[in-house]
Amino acid sequence: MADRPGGAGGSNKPALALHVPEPKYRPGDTADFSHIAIPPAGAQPKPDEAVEPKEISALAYDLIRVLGEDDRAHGPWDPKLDADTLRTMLRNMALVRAFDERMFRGQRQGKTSFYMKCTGEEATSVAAAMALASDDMVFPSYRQQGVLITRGYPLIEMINQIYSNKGDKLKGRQLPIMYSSREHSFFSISGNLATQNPQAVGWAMASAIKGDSRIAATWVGEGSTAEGDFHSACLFATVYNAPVILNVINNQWAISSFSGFAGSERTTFAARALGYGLAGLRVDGNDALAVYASQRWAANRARANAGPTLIEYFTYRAEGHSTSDDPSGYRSAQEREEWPLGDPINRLKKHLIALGEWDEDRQSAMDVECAELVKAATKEAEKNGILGHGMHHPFRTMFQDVYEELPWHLEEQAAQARREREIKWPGVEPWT
Ligand SMILES: Cc1ncc(C[n+]2csc(CCOP(=O)(O)OP(=O)(O)O)c2C)c(N)n1
Ligand SMILES: [Mg+2]
Repeated sequence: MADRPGGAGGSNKPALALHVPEPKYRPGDTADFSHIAIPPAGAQPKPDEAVEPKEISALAYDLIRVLGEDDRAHGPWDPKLDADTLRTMLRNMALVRAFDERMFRGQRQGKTSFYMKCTGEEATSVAAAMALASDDMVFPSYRQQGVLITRGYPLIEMINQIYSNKGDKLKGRQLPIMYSSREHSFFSISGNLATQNPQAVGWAMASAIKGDSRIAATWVGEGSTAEGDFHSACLFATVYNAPVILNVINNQWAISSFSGFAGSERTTFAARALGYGLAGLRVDGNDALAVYASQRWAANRARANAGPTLIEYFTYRAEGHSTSDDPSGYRSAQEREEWPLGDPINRLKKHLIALGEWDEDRQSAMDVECAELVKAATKEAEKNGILGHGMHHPFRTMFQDVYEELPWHLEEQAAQARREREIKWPGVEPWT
């Protein structure tokens, strides 16, 4: 037994041990983010879009920032947007927040079964969508309602889907908030985490094979980067130089699991790019200008056949994971207040004010206008029904649209469903 390793057998070698990640703060703890390195805005170099990934490996560990403590835009990543564009960006973000507020309340009132907010992360979808062409194909996760709103998808269609009512274009077949719109180049959201990553890369490859000019962009949560699909997507993207942008939204939480379980204690999410030979950027996700500039950089790079890019947007999930979650059970309530990168809407607002292009009164008026817009769309959607009020798509539609001809086993299931409904609700047309 002389070569037997390990301490437990009596040898003096140390016993092997695992490290199990543990978040720094739990409920009741005082949160302190002073260990997070936040470089000054404007200090990060902006390389040429055709750069070799290994030349910019430092940017995968840095934090690209534009908006400084003085509310001014700094450095080479400043996208130099005009005031009208900045105001549009601010309004899109405010509209997303107003929408989230109302839909969250709607769930609490029983109008829908489920909702997910993106509070604090609005810039990562709104500013990114504004940096893309409106017909670039997007493969989002479930927290990118900002992309759809930025692309002008009607709020009423979103609410119909959330209510699964008779106006729901997806006929109640998807979980609320899992939208889909071909007209808006918005791929159907899937609840199976990270599946959108290989789909985006595959779509981008097909776009290139066809000689098209449209690129693809996809978003995934930092927790979901632990999925194999994310890694397959990175490999295919780099091998074939696919015209794609892989956005990782590091909001630091995956429901109740902190980002350490996805690897954040060891390295940054942007640094995952390096092992694949992808360009990797790590960006302040609460800085709408940095989000816009980095997304535009990656889009230009993809469009020029210069290669795919992985971008980590460092942000913070300010609220619960979904309406089914209660974060006070697993994290310090103080985290949100202490989070050092602030709120994306507030930061852009203060920037516009510093430029002399905005003021608090206009902000308040805009907030009221957004809330009214959402309220009106909600009232309109409610005419098509809300959860449990019977105004949904006819029952039989459950068996339609997948097969041109229903296979025998589904015919049998449909007949059985019909019989059971006849027994349960005698006298009611069973297929309604
Ligand atoms: C393949 C798969 N595994 C697990 C789940 C359950 N699940 C839904 S959301 C979620 C957390 C995802 O966290 P993250 O990727 O960080 O995204 P975030 O919610 O923070 O935006 C989990 C584990 C799922 N939907 N699909
Ligand atoms: Mg997350």
